[in-house]
Amino acid sequence: VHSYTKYNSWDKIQAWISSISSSNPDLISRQVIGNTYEGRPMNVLKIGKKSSSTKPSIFMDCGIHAREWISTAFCQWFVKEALSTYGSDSEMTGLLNQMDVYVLPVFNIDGYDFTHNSNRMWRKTRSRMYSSSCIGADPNRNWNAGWCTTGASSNPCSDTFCGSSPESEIEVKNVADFIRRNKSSIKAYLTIHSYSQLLLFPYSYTFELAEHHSELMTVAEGASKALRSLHGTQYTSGPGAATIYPAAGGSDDWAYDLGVKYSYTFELRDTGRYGFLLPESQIKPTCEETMLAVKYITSHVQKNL
Ligand code: 0X9
Ligand code: ZN
Ligand code: ZN
Repeated sequence: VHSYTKYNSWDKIQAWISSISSSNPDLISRQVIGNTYEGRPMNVLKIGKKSSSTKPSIFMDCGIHAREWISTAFCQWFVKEALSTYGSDSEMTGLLNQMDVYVLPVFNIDGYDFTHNSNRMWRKTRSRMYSSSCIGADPNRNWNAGWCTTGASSNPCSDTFCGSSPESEIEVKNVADFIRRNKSSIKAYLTIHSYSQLLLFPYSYTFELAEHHSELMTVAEGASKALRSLHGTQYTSGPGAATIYPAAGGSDDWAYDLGVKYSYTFELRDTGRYGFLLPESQIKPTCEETMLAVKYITSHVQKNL
């Protein structure tokens, strides 16, 4: 059975997507944006008060990297919190009245399923190529943003393989198409990873500062401070290249260069004690504190519409 404080399998998440959308028709609608390499449907949940006109929106994905289970747990937690606090929490109510939040609960479903059934430390997609017996590409090196120029590998056996071309991975193509299609409404792009406790923003493919560097930094520091206020968890903010490492082909840089100014990558708990194997006992505190950072960012976005 599905639980917000456990790491749910894909089958459980899929059933949860169906039931939560059908039980909340006034706040959630869902759409399939395409299938994964292995044929699983990629559902995007649109959360917000229904409106006759197109609302400005925020796009958030979890589980780009298969083994980062706390990330996938966060998207589920966010949906639950949005539904249960709409109408009582003024910030959430204001957000969902004025904006829609698109949530992709699991980006790399094939990889996520593989981490549950075969190899817990799998990171990449599960696509095959004629030219290699190695499987998968890194879905955060496959975007058309300085593609494969730095911090990525052209070796299909590497964990950071950039793929045979930008958007060669169908999951990346599906999401990129969705964001391009909804480009005029999408004001922020949030992508949830683990681990390291970082709040990153463009660029990662270059050390050059983004045009909106100072605003992005100010918002990131405010969000980190809000996060820390709950359980004292310390986050570091900054542009990806200088804060974690230079790495091209990431979704955050791609979204930013497309024109989505508020583009952030979260690296959730911890700093390495458990790493990707974060115990289930930390799901609740991690998601609670992360909600504060996400809400800080969404408030800033709303104020600047
Ligand atoms: O390397 C990544 O893709 C992310 N770190 S992780 O440990 N979750 O793999 C960081 C992504 C930062 N942004 C870009 N490199 N564009
Ligand atoms: Zn990751
Ligand atoms: Zn708590």
